[in-house]
Amino acid sequence: MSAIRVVPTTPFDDQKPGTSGLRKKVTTIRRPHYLENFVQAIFDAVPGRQGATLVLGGDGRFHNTGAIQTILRMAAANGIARVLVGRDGLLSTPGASCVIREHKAWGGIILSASHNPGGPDGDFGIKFNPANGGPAPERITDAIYARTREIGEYCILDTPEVDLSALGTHHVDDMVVEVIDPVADYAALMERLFDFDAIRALFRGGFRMCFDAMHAVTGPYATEILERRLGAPAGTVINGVPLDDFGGGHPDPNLVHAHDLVAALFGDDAPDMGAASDGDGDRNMILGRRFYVTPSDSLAVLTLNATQAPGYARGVAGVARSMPTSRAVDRVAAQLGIDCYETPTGWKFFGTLLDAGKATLCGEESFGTGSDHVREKDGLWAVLFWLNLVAVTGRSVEDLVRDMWRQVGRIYYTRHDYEGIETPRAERLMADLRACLPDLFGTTQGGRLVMLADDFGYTDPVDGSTAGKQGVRVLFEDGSRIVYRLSGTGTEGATLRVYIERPEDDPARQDVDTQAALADLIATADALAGIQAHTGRSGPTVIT
Ligand code: VG1
Ligand code: CO
Repeated sequence: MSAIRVVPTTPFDDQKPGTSGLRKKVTTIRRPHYLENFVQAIFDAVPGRQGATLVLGGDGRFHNTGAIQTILRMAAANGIARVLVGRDGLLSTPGASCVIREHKAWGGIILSASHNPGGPDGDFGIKFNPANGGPAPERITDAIYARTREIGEYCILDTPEVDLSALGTHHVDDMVVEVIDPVADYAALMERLFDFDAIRALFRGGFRMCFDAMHAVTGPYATEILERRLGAPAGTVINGVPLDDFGGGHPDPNLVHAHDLVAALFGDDAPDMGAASDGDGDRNMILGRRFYVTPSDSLAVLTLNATQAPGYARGVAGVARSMPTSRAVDRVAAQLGIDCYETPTGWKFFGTLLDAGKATLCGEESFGTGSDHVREKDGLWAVLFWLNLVAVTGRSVEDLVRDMWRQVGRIYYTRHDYEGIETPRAERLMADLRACLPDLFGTTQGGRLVMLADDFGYTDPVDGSTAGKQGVRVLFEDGSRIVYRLSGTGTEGATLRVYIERPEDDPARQDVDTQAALADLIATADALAGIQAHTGRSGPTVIT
């Protein structure tokens, strides 16, 4: 038994978790005691760690394995009995959620800053997921934060590094460390949910797809499942080797950052389907041949056709979407006669609905889709769901979307991000906007009558917890909507997100370019919030 070293420390004042865990620059995380303080705060704030099982892994970004070695020494010093860690320190976010649930762990620590760039000057992140496998709800993140504010010491051992490169069992003092195959449990779960025989037949028949893993964590998952188990030709997965700086890219699956994939799908001899995932594997983008599926539409299509997949053959109990996500799925839910819940941004707000069986499928406009199979959004799951639908219906990706539009109408949707704004400017913009909300109702803005203007507040229908100031929304009489909120995942300055949508029920007008279809609303969004005036920017940095 090595001696536990009790290290005196002082609090950092910036360890408040955001939309999805604590996200900081690598340089911040590597400051002496910074990581240790936060991890000790998790151990202190969440009851039940003594003798328990912890799941540990990350998206492979720079400092992943270094942080894992530190956390292993701290876990042993804090009475954890067993740690399941992915080989090479890798576990996707949905993969970790799956392992936590399958092995009835106390919780998991996932090291990821998701789609944010990595490398020595990039970002790092720490997320804690309790026993249900989902992101810690606010009552837990608040307790962790409170603990970081008063912490005075942490416990660690001075044990040697654990070899993470091969499967097997190790010991850190009395604690057992099992290096597990990060893909095994997850792939088995996918086989239970989807019709692998039908998808295999689809690929045998010459269906071609391109999956861009963006040099992030889904590479090994996608290669195993798509190429080995489903028989897709070698080369279907591109950028499949995880790199600690994601090859210098921005592992964000959208039309801007997944450029290799977009070039393939919009070029000559394009494959039938394209998909991409983000740094930690919880996001997805779906493309048909020369066709982009918005994440909001993806959720609506999966809901409409869910019973075609074996795992959802019994039907969908209900659906949930984050507030800024388009209301396409609301229309599908109404048609199916099921409940549709509207939650604040961030997957943590879906947890209670999933645990209570009120929602089966959930989604966010930010390329996040998932279900009650785990408690995180799940990129590869969404891709397999689409493949399953294409395989059993014989329809293309584009046909499936157009069929949904035919049934419930199309909602034109876009998100404009203004990144790296000076924080005071962004806060002023939001404050001014909030101040004018009471006067907006009943006025006409850009030719549209305002029916509701508020700051979204949420009361969880299961546990009654509340969350306020979750985004300013302006709803118009014709069903159009503009939403404004500040990002809670950035590490530098502020990012303003503006979400703009308009329903179009006339099939003859459902084929217009999205930015053109929304041009007047985009202008209204700028005028209402004074975006140009406040930010000094003439346009957004990223459009999705
Ligand atoms: C963003 C998205 C949000 C998502 C979150 C985490 O948050 O808008 O929908 O849940 O990222 O996703 P924000 O606060 O920056 O808008 V991930 O893939 O980073 O875990
Ligand atoms: Co992510």
